[in-house]
Amino acid sequence: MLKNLDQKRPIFTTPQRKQINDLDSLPYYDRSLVDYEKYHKYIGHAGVKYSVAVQATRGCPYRCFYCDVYKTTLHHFRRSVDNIFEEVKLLASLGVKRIEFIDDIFNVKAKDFKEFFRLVLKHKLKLNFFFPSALKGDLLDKEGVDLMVEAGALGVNISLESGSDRMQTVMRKYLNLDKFYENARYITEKYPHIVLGLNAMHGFPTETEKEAMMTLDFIKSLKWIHFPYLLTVRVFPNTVLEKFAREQGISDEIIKKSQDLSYEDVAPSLTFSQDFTKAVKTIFLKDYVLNKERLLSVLPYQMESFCEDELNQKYNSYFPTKVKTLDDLLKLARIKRSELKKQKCLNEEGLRILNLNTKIKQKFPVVKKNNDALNILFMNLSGYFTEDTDSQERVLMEPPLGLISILSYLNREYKEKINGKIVKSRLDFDGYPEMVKMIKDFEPDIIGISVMTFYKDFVHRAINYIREHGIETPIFLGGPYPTGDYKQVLQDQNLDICMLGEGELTLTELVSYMMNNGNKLPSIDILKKIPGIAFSENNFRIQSVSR
Ligand code: B12
Ligand code: SF4
Repeated sequence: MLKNLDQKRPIFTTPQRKQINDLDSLPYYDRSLVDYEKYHKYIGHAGVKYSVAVQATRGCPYRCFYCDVYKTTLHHFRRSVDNIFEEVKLLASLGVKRIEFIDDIFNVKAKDFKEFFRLVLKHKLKLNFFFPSALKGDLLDKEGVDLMVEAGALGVNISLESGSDRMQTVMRKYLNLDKFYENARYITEKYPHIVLGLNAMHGFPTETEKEAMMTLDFIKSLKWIHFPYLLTVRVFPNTVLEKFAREQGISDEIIKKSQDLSYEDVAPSLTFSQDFTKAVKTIFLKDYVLNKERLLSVLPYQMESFCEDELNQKYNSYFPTKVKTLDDLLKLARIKRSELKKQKCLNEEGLRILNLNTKIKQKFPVVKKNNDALNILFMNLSGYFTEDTDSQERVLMEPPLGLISILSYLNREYKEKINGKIVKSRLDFDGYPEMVKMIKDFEPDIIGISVMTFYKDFVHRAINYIREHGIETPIFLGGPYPTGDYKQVLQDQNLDICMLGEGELTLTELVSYMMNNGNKLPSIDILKKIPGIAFSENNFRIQSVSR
């Protein structure tokens, strides 16, 4: 859907902006900026409802060759344990019972990891914790695991990716597989109620069939993982993996295909024959996932901790095409409910947070805005419209923390001078006409869009629709997609500026220039002074202000 792809428009990139290193200096995320009660009808990133996401760290010290997190946040910085704890305590005071940490690796520093849980225990907070992005399995130890479980950890993911030491080196993950195994086994045996998820990948360039089977055997040796994932390797643009795949002779066509698929799609792998991939996935599914002994063991624990609607949504997202509900899963595995140690799931009433939005508004009071405040509409387009879903996309509804962070920051800096609104596709507007109506009603001076690479075609389609409906508001694109691929993104003449990496400081600076220019874009000369952005000098909306 990129317009004028072959024109190769010249792109101007300003110097990289320095990453924010003092994370304690950022304001707490203003939770009143989104409607949490609306989000809580769905499961979020942690696969549960009624949870609230917290970010304790930014960036990852590791450099796995398939991952592009380092492009947004090159360095790994952490908030102080006290700062994280105070935010968690504040959320607990609102009635929140489930906290999910969205950090790439929450346990990079074992001392902080343990210190946090000690504080939770000391203050007797009754919370459950989830680590959906995965803890680093070989950095855990028994003391850390015991502490996190005692403090309320319930959903723990760990990432294996491959059970082969050679592949660990090739992909630069360098997991200590023995230590990883020891910890995973400790959790499964001592704490079977912990909903352990394990991520593994299939089809790395140069991976041999023997190595793929090693990964499968590694998973099979753990009794039992609640949510094992064996996903097909995907290549993000401009990653080390992309270069490596090309060097190994993998065609651009296959690489491109992998980019457009969700991890869960049964995609042809980069490396193996379709027959081999199918055989591996079938063994994984039959021998492990649908293994009756496993399901009879893990399901009662899951039913004890989650309500039926959560498990329905969770299993629907785990098997996007085949299974809509827990009962469908039981049918598929030929299990009768009566065979389970527990027949009923947790009662949802106990999970609901009463009057959450009202309580949030009391803690985060809304500031009245000036009539001439700069209107900024933030749209998170990481989620297809119902009518647009064209893959086995998992429907997870997570408030866009990146946009919440930016608007919390702008509000602190500009107070009544800035009027921001955050909306998410599918949740706040579920179709193109509704999107255009919402934009026209809000009359923004800027539209700021956040998007992941997976949704790139969708975002270009949406922006094209916006322009076709006569909206000429400047559009800024931020998040992993433009950060990783801005040269390609800017071939689309419909959008104006890519904001690279963290957005708080860059947008605050750009907005200050706009406020001094009657809420209009500043001139090209000024834009060129703002670190962390890219744009095309041929862009007519940018040119028109410089004339
Ligand atoms: C929470 C999360 C999700 C949530 C949704 C998040 C949302 N609301 O959009 C859910 C669970 C739905 C999700 C889904 C997926 N995710 Co995800 N997810 C994350 C996670 C863990 C945290 C995101 C976050 O809140 N970060 C914290 C905030 C503060 O950072 P941020 O979002 O990057 O925002 C900052 C900057 O990017 C920038 N910025 C962002 N937007 C904008 C906009 C403007 C205008 C400006 C100026 C700046 C700006 O400023 C922000 C503040 O500094 C990240 C990992 C990570 N480290 O970020 C992965 C991550 C974003 N996900 C990723 C992926 C691949 C996926 C999936 C595609 C995986 C899959 N299953 O196939 C799926 C989507 C498809 C699907 N539904 O199946 C990748 C994206 C890589 C890429 N190049 O796109 C990441 C980076 C993980 C990784 N290690 O690879 N994800
Ligand atoms: S995959 Fe995870 S551990 Fe590896 S670099 Fe990315 S965030 Fe870090």
